[in-house]
Amino acid sequence: NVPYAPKVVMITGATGAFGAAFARRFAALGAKLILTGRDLSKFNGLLEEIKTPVHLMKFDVRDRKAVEAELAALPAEFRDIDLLINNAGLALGADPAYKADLDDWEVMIDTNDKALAIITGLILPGMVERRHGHIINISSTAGSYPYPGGHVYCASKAFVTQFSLSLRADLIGTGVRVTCVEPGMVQTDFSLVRFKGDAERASKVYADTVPLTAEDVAETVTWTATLPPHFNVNRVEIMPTTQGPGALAVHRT
Ligand code: 8X3
Repeated sequence: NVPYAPKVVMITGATGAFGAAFARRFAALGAKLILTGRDLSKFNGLLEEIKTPVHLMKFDVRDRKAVEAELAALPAEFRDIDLLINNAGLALGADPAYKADLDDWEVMIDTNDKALAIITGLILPGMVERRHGHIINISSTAGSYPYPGGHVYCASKAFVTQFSLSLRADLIGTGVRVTCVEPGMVQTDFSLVRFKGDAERASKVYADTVPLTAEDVAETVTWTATLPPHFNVNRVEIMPTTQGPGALAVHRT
């Protein structure tokens, strides 16, 4: 019972908690799903839950050739993607910039920015041609509020936000919507990935507070995606009630 429901939804990085939450929501609205992931065994029972047609794509979003080949081979019933959720992304490391692993920097930029832009660029022309579509980019509060140890992660998310807004500038009059969703603290495997499997350090991020859940993010994404076609949410920033911006830091001698 929504004003509008997308019919073919592509979700990148769909094997994580956000992807699963988005997939459940859009399947419940009757959408066919294209789900991408590096390791499809990580779907962990999600696929059995989904009753609408699903097309899987196995690739690392950074592998442009693999992405292009999979998109070129899309079965006809999945070709007219009307919602792309650029969800694949990650943080690696939280040490100060001068101690960071430069391989981590490359992976974050290549995944969060380069791959997101390329996938958008591959799918956008079809949407413009059909004069219909919606791109939802998963950015972060990190794109607006820098923090110690955030360096390239924060910068990579600022790219996502600015790219989203810039796309809007090109897409007015085309019927294609663009939304940037910027969550703050959400309890998922995000920190476990960031801290490379250090479960104790990861759990401290969410200790003694009430973070958002992947479901909360899915609620926001679904809201923006089911508004009537004349209505575009440019960006939406969400945080748990327990989180807020901090003061600027001062070094004192
Ligand atoms: C996730 C939010 O604050 O850990 O993007 O960067 S934060």
